[in-house]
Amino acid sequence: MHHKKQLHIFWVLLFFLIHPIHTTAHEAIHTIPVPFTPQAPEKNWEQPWQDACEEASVVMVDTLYQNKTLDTQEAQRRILEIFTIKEQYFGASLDESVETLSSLINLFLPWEAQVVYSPTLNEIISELSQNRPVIAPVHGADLHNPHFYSDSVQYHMLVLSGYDPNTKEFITQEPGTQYGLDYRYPYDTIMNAIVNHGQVRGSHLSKAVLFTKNTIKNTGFIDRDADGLSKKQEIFYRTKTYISDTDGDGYSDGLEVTSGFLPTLNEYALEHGSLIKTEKNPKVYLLEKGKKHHIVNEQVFLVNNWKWYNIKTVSERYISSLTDGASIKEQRSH
Ligand SMILES: [Ca+2]
Ligand SMILES: [Ca+2]
Repeated sequence: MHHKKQLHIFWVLLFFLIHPIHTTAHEAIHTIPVPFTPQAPEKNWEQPWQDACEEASVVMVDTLYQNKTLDTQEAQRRILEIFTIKEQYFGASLDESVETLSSLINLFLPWEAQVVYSPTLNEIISELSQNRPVIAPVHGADLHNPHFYSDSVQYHMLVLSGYDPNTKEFITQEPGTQYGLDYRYPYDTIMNAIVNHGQVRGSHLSKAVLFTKNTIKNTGFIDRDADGLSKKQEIFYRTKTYISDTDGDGYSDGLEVTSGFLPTLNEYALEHGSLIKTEKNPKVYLLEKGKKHHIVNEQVFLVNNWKWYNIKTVSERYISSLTDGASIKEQRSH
């Protein structure tokens, strides 16, 4: 046995003598898992999708920072949501400056952005290496992307989501084509194409990008929709930062929270026959003609063919405002 083992070690050593370990300096590729969507999720390149590159770029970074995923429908919904915010607070326009986009992000989204003028390659790489995607406005035609619907695209925007030091390429999420997932562009191509679309239309005098950060440290206090809830509180209560009355019941988000109602559900509009409970109390009730009827146990719940997923969570304030009706103790006749 002993000899066999020595012989084995001999062969292993011989192997390494014959096949020296490769020491070529392959540098690590760095990628950030930014979810991708084309700016036209359903491949319809009519307006507004033709001009949705900046909305798509913002949505992709937002989805990363919110730890969510994007499918066609969700991407479409989110892109339109950014359009809505833009139109409501910044006026209708199809192409936005980086300054406007930065404001939009800082006022309304659960992360932060900063405009960086004349960024260097190293500064951008450093951001990416710390898992912070960079949103880059570019002169579209300078990218020479064969998949673009037009080779004379001026205003364009994309997300830089990684880099490959071996090939000197950026890895990007390129919303301008359905083939934009992990799309590679040489460093030089991107650095040359970056522009500052700027407040002044057509002025390409300087370059500017948006650095991003998954924090609300500097913007969490903002209450742009003036509903009494800060961005930080709106994230907590899952209300919309750009709509003062998220559930549309006539009461502002802030008023509902301070008075103990749910700002995300119009509770007094719940339908006859709704199943309701509060977050902290396991008791489930059936709502009928403005009265709440306690369903006494699981057996009764199941025998009536009710479904757990249909139970709506309501506020303590609302449920205690309801008169008690007779408890439900058995299968009900129809
Ligand atoms: Ca607010
Ligand atoms: Ca409300």
